[in-house]
Amino acid sequence: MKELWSLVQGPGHWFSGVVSGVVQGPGRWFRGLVAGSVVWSLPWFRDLVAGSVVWSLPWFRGLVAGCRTKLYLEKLPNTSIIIPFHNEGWSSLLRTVHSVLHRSPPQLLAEIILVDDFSDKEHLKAALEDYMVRLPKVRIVRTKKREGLIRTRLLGASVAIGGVITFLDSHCEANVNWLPPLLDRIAQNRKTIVCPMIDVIDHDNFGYETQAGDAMRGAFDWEMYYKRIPIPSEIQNRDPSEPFE
Ligand SMILES: [Mn+2]
Repeated sequence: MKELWSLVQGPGHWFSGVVSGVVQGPGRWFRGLVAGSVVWSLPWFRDLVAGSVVWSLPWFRGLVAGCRTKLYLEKLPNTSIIIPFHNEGWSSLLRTVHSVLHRSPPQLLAEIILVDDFSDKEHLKAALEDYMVRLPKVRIVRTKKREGLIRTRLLGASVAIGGVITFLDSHCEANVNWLPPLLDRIAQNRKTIVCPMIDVIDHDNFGYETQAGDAMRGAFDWEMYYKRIPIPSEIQNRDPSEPFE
């Protein structure tokens, strides 16, 4: 048994002030200037800003009592990270890949598979190949026609070599110690499907917030719309660092 969080917990906290200062500042300024969020809502402009800030979010979860001292199984399965995308922004995609590389214990990361669902943006062609070829654990797989999210994910799963399959969106940032807690539950019971706490990066101003309502259950209503519902009090855990069903 050993603790892993302490290996990687440093920079997140330090940079959080810089990120929110740099990003939230200009956001408000531009909104005032153009009377609305017209400029800010242009994808290239957002991409420009996303590409210009430090890639490191604060670690809210470290403030939850118990998270810093949790122990995980020493022997965990490794995982293939499958990241489907369609016309994703350059910096958002790189942010996802680099944060996974940076914040996953190397022995637990079998590979990262980028699965391109028939993008037509120029930066996702040769430029992406040239960039990713330098990262030994990353490979790119492409669909032959537009397939949609689920078939794109399945294509990635069909070529994965890791013991566990992890699906990520192509515009996220893996936070401190994100992986061991997920793999730990699967190591204890291989039939487990796990989902982390997913906090929110604001798509207008890159502000970082916890999920609304914080810990909630994912559920589908009768029209199969996904929603988040509160955890019933009878199964609520006293320890907020413990997983819940
Ligand atoms: Mn998404």
